[in-house]
Amino acid sequence: MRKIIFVTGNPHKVREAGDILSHVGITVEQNNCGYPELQEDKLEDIAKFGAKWAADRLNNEVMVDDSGLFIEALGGFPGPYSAYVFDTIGNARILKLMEGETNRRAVFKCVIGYCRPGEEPYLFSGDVVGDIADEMQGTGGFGYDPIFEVGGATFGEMGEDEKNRLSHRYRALLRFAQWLENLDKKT
Ligand code: ITT
Repeated sequence: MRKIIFVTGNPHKVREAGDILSHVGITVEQNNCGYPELQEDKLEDIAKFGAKWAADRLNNEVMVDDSGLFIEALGGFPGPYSAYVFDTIGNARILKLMEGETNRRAVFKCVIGYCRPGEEPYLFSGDVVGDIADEMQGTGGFGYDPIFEVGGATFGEMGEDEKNRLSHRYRALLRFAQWLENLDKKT
């Protein structure tokens, strides 16, 4: 089993990543050293900076995860500002902004940043297209899960297993795991 330090303050992400990566022989250990989150327009830039900062700070290989919900009718809002928007206005007010809106299309995106000390970071992204629900549904998951719907059910209504088989995080982590596997074969 390979163990990777996952730098994040969000225990739900650790749980999901641990579950997803356990199938490919990787365990994750949370470190909450709190890398500075740049207010950038791109998740990639935030993950890149965070991964490098944390790898150098901890002097260890690390991964970080920057995720965002991009709502088409709102011009991609809240996107890279998803954490701030969730903490300030939250799901109920987002649904209010979407009232009467027929275009419910949204994309959840996850960017995994991986870095070794003194090296440049690598990025792996995954996204899933869905819809903003008319109302909050389901008690599972976290964050935007009760309002993000894929195939008729919100992430909040799905069991963990189902979400972890199709989520943005699953897709990004799969790319990361495949890359690691190829790397191990070469060395
Ligand atoms: P770290 O930066 O410490 O990893 P965070 O929760 O601040 O944790 P993000 O900036 O990546 O992480 O998250 C943006 C927001 O999106 C935040 O409010 C999360 O709760 C939420 N979020 C991230 N992944 C999610 C998922 O799979 N389902 C629902 N909400 C999610």
